[in-house]
Amino acid sequence: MYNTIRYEITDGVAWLRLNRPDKLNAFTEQMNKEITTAIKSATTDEQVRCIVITGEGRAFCAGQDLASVDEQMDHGEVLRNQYGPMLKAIRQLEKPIVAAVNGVSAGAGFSLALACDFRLVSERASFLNAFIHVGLIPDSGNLHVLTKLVGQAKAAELSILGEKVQAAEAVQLGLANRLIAADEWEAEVAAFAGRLATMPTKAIGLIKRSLNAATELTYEEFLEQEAQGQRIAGLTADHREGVTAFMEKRKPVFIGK
Ligand code: T3D
Repeated sequence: MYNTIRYEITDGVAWLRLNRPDKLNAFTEQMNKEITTAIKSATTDEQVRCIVITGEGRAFCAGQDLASVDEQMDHGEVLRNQYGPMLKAIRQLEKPIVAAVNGVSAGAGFSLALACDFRLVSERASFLNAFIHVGLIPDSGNLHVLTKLVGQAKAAELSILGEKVQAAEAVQLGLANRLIAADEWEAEVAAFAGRLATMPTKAIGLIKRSLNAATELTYEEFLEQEAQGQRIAGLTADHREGVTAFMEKRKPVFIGK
């Protein structure tokens, strides 16, 4: 079904592996579409309670496949029609999504990692706002997230100078959540995703709504948004289970509903 990605579900975790290793997993139109389809499938699939995006081979993703760029290309339309649907599917996903950044993440590949809720980085990972090196501006939602994570000054530096950030610095900057040693990579990513897949999925989705709303609404509007979210969370089986388990002094077993 998929040619440019691999998509597998194991123990509640959907693994989406970008699969053009010879081209450092650079995006093609087909890859954008396949990622969008896979994310939408994970959205509606009740057995999926966490999604991990990672890259096959030595890279995470090198951004747009530059071999497919030509003078006739309307970059605005490419963003609206190819990248926009993919990024919206990720941002609107009410389940946790992790970028397991196994190697270089450049251009729109960096943006893809930024669109996820968590960035786990291997010792081989790096981030590069490569756009400036090909005379473009950061796109695919890049600066919307990057400025919030690292501040305006650092985002300007990374975007205008286009210097590569290595894994350890990415964690220091708040760009990545955790640095994982190469020999523990697979196991640690699986453990992190597995943990998320046993948490109260509905509440995680509602937290994501609040996180997105936090920077967009006034304080008063936010209080109302929060009340609506908490009402929904308060009606879930996982909320009941959490309270019951606490009262019974045992570990809760969440079902994601
Ligand atoms: O219309 C629009 O606006 C669409 C949206 C665009 C958003 C963007 O993403 S623009 C930015 C596009 N990406 C880049 O400019 C990054 C280009 N790549 C690089 O700068 C470097 O490859 C890396 C820093 C990512 C990695 O460097 P290195 O030295 O580890 O690897 P390499 O030797 O440069 O690359 C290995 C192979 O992958 C090589 O192919 P070959 O010679 O072995 O056959 C290279 O050409 C290929 N490759 C790497 N990146 C791309 C690519 N092929 C096509 N497109 C790429 N982006």
